[in-house]
Amino acid sequence: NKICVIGLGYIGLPTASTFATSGVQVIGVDVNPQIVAGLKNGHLHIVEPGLRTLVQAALGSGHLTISDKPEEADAFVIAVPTPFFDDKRADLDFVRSATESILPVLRRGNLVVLESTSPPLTTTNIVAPILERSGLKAGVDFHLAYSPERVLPGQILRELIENARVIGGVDRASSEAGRDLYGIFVKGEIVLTDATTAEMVKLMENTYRDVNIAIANEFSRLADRFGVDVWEAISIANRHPRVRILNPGPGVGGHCISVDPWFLVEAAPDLTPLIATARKVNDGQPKYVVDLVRRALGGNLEGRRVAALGLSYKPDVDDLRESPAVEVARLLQDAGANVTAYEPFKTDAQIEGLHIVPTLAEAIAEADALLLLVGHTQLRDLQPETVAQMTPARVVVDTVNGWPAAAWQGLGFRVFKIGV
Ligand code: SAJ
Repeated sequence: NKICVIGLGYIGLPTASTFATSGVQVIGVDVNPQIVAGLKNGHLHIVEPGLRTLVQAALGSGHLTISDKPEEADAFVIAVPTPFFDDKRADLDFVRSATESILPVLRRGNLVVLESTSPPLTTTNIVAPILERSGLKAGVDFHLAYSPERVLPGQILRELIENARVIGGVDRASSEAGRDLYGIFVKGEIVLTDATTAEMVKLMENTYRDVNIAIANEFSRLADRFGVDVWEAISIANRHPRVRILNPGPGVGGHCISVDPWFLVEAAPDLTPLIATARKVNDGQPKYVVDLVRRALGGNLEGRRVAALGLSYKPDVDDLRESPAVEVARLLQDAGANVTAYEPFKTDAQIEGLHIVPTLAEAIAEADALLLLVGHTQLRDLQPETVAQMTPARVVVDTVNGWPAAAWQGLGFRVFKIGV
């Protein structure tokens, strides 16, 4: 059994390594020469708890080799990104080119699995026709399936193995071939369905979450207007046995939840007013945060010094993609504020137009306001007494309900939270 995993990012690299440490021969392929060269020398380009050890074990065992192009194998797993264009349409160029790269080595009896999040019908209408240029037919001469990754960044290694796995074949035999493949390491339930259902499942899960976060964000604005503490209101509402409101925050980021709902909107704009509106509500949250900071600083941001604490898209990860925190920092800057940003998980981060410093001390040394943008454990755990001595700021703006307001107030800070 030999598997070729195409795309060595947040999903492909853990997947390739997990197959390898399960004893399967794996070729990990990436088109980025820096990633290939780095991995060959044991350098990882992404941070995920436990991943370094896993990749090193996989490489050390001799079961994982890294290459810049696919080789003949029994199964091919495509795990490349599906970004979107400025107009929110899915960019399937990586899916197409990864699929094309398999063409020269595709053989009768092979299994090809697409894992990349994709609009409905991508497997049957885009991937299958490309592969059939080989002269082989999907579902007849080779197996083809869609199996979405559903792992949570920060817990990828555990969820990869423990989560239920959906496998949607273009025919029954393809689904079963997929089950045999993922059965190598998946301990969760393996559910078989067809390819388009599996594509929909993935998009529905992330859209469900996006819409639910949007309502929490809308509640935060309502609470703000009516003088209610949204955090208290949510915690009380959630004692109802059938209510489970999510947390408001500075917005929804990452490469999944803030992107995937658009794939449904693009595929059927006439049917998706709710989904599109939820996206807009969440995308509007950074502006709400900027307005809050402006209020906190007395109505004018011009020249005011704001320490933006946390830049990643969610707590305890280093991923800055589609991060609402970055968006807030940018908008503040555009509004004339003087932003100094600090991201503990990526102290060397560089973002055009943003002043990012490598330490908390530098970030807050000359601040007028401390703006908590991400609930990283190490930021939540900061002692107000210690921080108060490191900064002239006496204003705190907390967008994630991460800090105990009373403790800060006791030290002379004025505390502003979203939804309060
Ligand atoms: N967020 C809130 N309030 C909440 C929960 C999250 O504002 O109550 C924000 C986060 O701060 C972040 C964004 O939403 O900016 C998304 O974070 P997340 O932790 O909800 O999800 P992701 O994007 O890290 O991972 C999601 C997961 N999907 C679901 O939970 C349905 C994961 O299982 C998927 O594998 C992943 O998307 C993916 O790759 O699609």
